[in-house]
Amino acid sequence: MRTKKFITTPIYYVNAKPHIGHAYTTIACDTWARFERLKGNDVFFLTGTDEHGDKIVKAAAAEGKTPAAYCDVISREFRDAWKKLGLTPDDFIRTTEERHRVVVQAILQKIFDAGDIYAGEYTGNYCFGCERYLTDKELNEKGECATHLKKPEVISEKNYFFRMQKYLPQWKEALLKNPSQISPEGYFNEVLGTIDELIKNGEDLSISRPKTRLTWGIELPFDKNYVTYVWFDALINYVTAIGYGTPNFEPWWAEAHHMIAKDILKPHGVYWPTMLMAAKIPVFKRLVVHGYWLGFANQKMSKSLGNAKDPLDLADKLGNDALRFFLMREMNFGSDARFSEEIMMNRLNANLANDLGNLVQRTLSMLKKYDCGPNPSAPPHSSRGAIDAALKTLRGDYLRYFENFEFHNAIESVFVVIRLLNKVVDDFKPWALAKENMPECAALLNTLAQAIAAVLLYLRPVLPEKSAEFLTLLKVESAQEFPESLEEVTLAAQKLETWPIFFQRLESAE
Ligand code: ME8
Repeated sequence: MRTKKFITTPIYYVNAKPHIGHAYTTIACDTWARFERLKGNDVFFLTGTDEHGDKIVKAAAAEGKTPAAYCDVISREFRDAWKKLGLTPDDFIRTTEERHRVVVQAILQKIFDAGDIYAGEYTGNYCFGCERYLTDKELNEKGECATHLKKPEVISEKNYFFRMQKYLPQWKEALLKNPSQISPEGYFNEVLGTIDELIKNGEDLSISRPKTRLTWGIELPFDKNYVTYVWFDALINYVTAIGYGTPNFEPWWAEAHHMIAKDILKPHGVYWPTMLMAAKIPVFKRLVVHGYWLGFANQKMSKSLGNAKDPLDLADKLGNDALRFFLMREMNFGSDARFSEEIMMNRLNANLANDLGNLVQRTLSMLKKYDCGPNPSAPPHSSRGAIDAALKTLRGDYLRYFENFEFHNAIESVFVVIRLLNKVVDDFKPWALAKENMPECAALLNTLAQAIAAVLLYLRPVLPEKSAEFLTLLKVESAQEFPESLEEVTLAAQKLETWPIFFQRLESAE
């Protein structure tokens, strides 16, 4: 059955250009969106930029630009980066757009009218990196923000508060009934812990900033001396983009899936659902959370620590597909992963140059050399039974892993079949058969070519450019998007001329 999937990335701050961490989440959502589209579902894939707040003002000032001019430049860099990486979001939202201001003000007014926003005084430890007040537990032993390694500033001011406390018990109850709403499981537990801690300290959420301190934001509809707190503004992007208040909204919102890294679990796992409850909008369907890419000294890669890689440089060097493959295969979704040139080179050489690249290269070369295909009327080879059994298992595993956001396992399940195919080549030795038994050699090579087509069909979400190139070369038709037997896969008869190398082995810089 055809269903809808609304898939979102966080909207990224424009205080610096995109790095590997941003690329990872956006590529993961793109991979997932392609998978859903291949399954025949309707997808709306959203990304964008988060442009208000203190830290953007500071970043603009450091470059001698107005916030608006500065945001235009960096937001454009994000948009262009995704295009260069071959990503295909359906929309790119900017929180400085008029369509967003209207929705933020409408939601604020609705919650204010319902009596869930009130004026109050607050003193707390504010981290400008996180753009929120931190609790003592969120500080390290030096009293710094554990994420940004900077001392928070003590800020005391009159602000408007959202009665988050009123909705926390309700949210906790709903979550306990539906634990898969936040996954992997560790993050579900973390959110429950955060809810309990917030209930214990009894604090509500400050949702405004006085214009005396900050003007770069969306004005509160009920007090023109204040702008909206950047997180309250930013989270609403997810409903703005699909037309909150129009008939388009509900069908997409019912299938809302947010992907984030664990740094922003609290705003998404606690602020956002309680805001939605207060605004009488159903809570998102699912929140999926991944870990960090760690750079030098195993620290989170980030712009503030200055240890992050530029995804565009890497894509220039490796190609879009190889970068994408490395990121999606290397990180166990949910856990942290280490990034280094060496780890990347080992992964790409092992999987793309050796396992898959060799299989493609030697099979196609022999088909050409022995002039025996692709030929759809070649009889099946005796290895076919084992290959079909492996494809049947693959289909079940692959679909299940994707449903659980285990991208790394979904990819690995395809490589189980690729390794089997390499073993078939080694065991049956087509180069020897070519001398002794040409009909069997032709049967074997055609069966292998079909099997290569089958695995490329599975690799489309993660290697979109390479798989399209070779599926076109082989003139492949398949009865199913993810075939479970070779019977479903046909290759048109042709004589292969030339083809590009599948993946060029990487050599160490030393
Ligand atoms: O938090 N490893 O924006 P942001 C993995 N504007 N992912 C990483 C990463 C790393 N080392 N570094 C960044 C904000 N990311 C807010 C979001 S949403 C309504 C507002 C990715 O620019 C990851 O997706 O700091 C993380 O959650 C996000 O970038 C934070 O981006």
